[in-house]
Amino acid sequence: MLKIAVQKSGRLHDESIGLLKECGIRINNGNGQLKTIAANFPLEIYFLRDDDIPQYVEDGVADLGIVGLNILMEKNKKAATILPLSFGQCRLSIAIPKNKIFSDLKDLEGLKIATSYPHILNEYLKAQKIKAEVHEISGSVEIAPGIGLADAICDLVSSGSTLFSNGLKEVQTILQSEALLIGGENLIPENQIILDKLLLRIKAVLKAKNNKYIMLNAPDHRLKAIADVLPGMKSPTIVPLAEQGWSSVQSVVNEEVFWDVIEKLKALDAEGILVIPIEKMIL
Ligand code: PRT
Ligand code: ZN
Repeated sequence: MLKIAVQKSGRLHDESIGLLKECGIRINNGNGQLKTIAANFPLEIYFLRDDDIPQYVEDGVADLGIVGLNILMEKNKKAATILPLSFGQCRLSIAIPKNKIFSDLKDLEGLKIATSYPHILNEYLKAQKIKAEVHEISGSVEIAPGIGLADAICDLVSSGSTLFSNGLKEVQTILQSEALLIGGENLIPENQIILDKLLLRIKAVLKAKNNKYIMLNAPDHRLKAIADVLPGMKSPTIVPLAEQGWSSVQSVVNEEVFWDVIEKLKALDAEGILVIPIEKMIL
């Protein structure tokens, strides 16, 4: 039985459980329980505070965990990234009161910086050769400058609205973070086999999210050019239509280039373009 630790409640909880469910793993996570066993996969799930997850993984109490890169780096435990999971994106940034001048990192010299990430911040300042005082606080970091506790803060940012509403401006990003699947050392062979199965499923789910299935009709004389725009998994599927001189083309397109591809297809006389979400993608 493989054991995985996920956040009990908070920003990563829903997507962590959602990902496992999309992998076809049935989990009953009601009743505020601390652990549960999946109904149809050899996986035990622990529900913990995200801060505690790297330690559980280092100790081998959990084989795997889902945490942000920010937590993995801050806790600095013996746990390694297995796979980035494409959710929980945010950045760890230094911010100062918006009326203060900032031209480069040297302006942080001698300042008192409040943060819940003292380890990452100290390492960063050391690498940049900046001498500043790091003041650790555990929550509501954004109010520290306003109440005279610090000159600057180093905290997680996503939309930036928390900084804005506290009269702060972001001056330096020190880490880009997202949720990660992490693991410890020395999985027993039986659990390695389960992990390989789980990884196949997670990769199929993530890949499907980044791709769309596309169907369109095109005049036959355009098929070569359209096939060049739509490489697909191997090559596009092309099927003749009942109407002479026309074919249906089907392929898979990556989200990142999606609108570019659509514009090119329109320019190549494609018609009736249908875009369909993909549930799983196994390569
Ligand atoms: O109880 P537990 O310890 O498990 O949870 P927690 O309160 O420590 O963490 P939680 O649930 O707030 O966040 C869990 C993880 O989500 C973090 O470790 C990050 O990896 C990730 N994440 C993504 C974020 C954010 N986005 C985020 N915006 N974590 C926190 N924030 C906070 C930030 O601290 C600040 O207060 O949101 C505010 C800023 O948001 P914006 O949108 O106003 O910029
Ligand atoms: Zn936490």
